Amino acid sequence: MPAFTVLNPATEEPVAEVEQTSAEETDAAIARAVAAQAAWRMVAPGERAALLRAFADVVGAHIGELAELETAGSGHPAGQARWEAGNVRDVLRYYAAAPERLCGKQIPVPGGLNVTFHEPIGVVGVIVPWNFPMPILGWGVAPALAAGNPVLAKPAERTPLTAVRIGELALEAGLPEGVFQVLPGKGSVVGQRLIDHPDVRKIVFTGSSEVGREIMAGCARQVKRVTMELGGKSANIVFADADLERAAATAPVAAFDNAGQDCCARSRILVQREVYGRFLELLEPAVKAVAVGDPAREDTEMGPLISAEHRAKVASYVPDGAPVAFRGSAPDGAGYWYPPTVLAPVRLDDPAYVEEVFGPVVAVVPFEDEAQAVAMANDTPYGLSGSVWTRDVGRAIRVARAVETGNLSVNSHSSVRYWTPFGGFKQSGLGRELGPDALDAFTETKNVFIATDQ
Ligand code: TAP
Repeated sequence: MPAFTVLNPATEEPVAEVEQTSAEETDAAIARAVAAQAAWRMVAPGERAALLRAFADVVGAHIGELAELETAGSGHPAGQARWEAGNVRDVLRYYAAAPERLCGKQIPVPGGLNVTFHEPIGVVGVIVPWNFPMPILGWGVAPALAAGNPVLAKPAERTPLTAVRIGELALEAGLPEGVFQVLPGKGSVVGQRLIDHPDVRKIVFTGSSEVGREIMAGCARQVKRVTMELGGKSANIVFADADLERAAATAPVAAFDNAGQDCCARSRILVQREVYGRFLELLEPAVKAVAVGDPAREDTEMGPLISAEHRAKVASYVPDGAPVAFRGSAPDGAGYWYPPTVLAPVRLDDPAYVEEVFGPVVAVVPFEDEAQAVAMANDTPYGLSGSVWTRDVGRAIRVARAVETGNLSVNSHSSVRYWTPFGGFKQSGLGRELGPDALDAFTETKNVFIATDQ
C-alpha cells in the first residue's frame, strides 16, 4: 500500500510518511486480535488493572513527545497538545480501576437464583477523526480494554502519528501482543474492513454524521454493536441577567477551541435582545485577543486548520458580502490559517448558522424570551453540546432540561470530563462514552439461572 505524507498544517511541510494499512493487513490484524482475545479476557481483573496503569504511566512519561508529534502533525497549540496527551494518560488511569469493579448481580427467583455477568463483547474497532486524535482514541480504547476486549484503532488518515506512537507505548508497558493494535490508513479501506469483518464485534465511531449513517447501515448487516459520536451545532444561550463579561470572555474558547474543529463548538451564540448590542461590544475585544499563530509557541491559543481543502470549506461559509461583524487575526503565508470570525446579525437560514462549519466561525443572533431561546437552540438536527448563561437558577435548570443535547454547561463554557457521560441527542450520536458506566457499552450482560431445588 502507498504511504501517506503527513503535512504540518502550520507550514505545509512534510512531517512523516506513514504506511497505509491494506485490507489484507487489516484482516491479519483482526486475526491477531481474535487470537489474543481468549487470554486477555481471562487476565485476572487486578492484573488487567495493573497493565492499564502501566500503560497510563508510560503515556505519562511521553507527554512531551506525544504533544510535539500532535503539534507538528495536526497543528494543535503546544499547551493544548500536552493537555490532550495527559487526557489519554488520565483516561487510562480512570478505567484501570474498572476491571476490579465489573460486578454482576444476584437476583433471587423461585427455585434458585439468577446471576449476571458482564462479558467482554469481543474485538472492538475504534475509528477516530482527525480533530482530536489523542483524546478520542483514549475515550474508546481505555474502557474497551478495561472490559477485556482486544482493540483495533484506526486513526484518521491525516493524523496518525500520535496513535501509532501510543500503540508502541502500549507494548512497551507490557500489554500482550495483539491486544491493542493501531492501523493507520483510509476509512474506505481499514475502517470499512472493521465494519464488514464478522470477527469485529463492535465499532466505536467518532466523526461526521454523514459517514456515521453509512457505518451504522454497514454494522446493521451483522447487528454489530455501535457507538456513534457525530457532529454538532451547539448553542451558547446568553440571557439578559447573565454575567455578560464572563459569557463574552469565554465565548471565543467555546467557539474557537482547536480552531473551531470541535464537535462541541458553541458555534451559535443566542443572546437575549436587550443585551445583544452590549454582548457584541464585549465579545469583540475577546475575539481580537485570541492569539492565533505558530502552534509550537507556548502563548499560542489557536493554530491553523487541518488542511487546504478544509480551509476552503470553512471559507465557503463566509462568502463575499457575508455579515462579518468583526474578526481576529491570522498569520499570512504558508499554513492553513483562518481568522476567528464573528457573523452578526445572521439570517436563520444562512448555512453558517444552520450547518456544522467545523472552523472558527461563530454566528451571533438575538432572541426575545426563554421559549424562543429553547426553540432556536433545538431547531437543528444535532444535539451534542451547549451552554446556558443566567443568574436565575430555576431558569438555568429549566432551559438545560429543555435543550435537546447530551452535554450542557451552566455559566461555563465547558462540559466534557472523562468521569461524566458524554454523547449526543438526535443526529449527534448514539450511546454514551466516558463516565462511570462506560463499560456497559463494551460488555454484554449474561444472565444465568442456578437451580437450588433438589
Ligand atoms: P469523518 O470524515 O466522518 O471521518 C472520521 C473517521 O472515519 C476517519 O478515521 C475516517 O477515515 C473514517 N471513515 C471515513 N469513511 C469511512 C468508511 N466508509 N468506513 C469506515 N470509516 C470511515 O470525520 P472527520 O472529518 O474526520 O471529523 C470531523 C467530524 O467528526 C465532525 O462532524 C465532528 O463534529 C465529528 N466529531 C464528533 C465528535 C464527537 S465526540 N461527537 C468528536 C470529534 C469529531 P479517513 O482517514 O479516511 O478520513
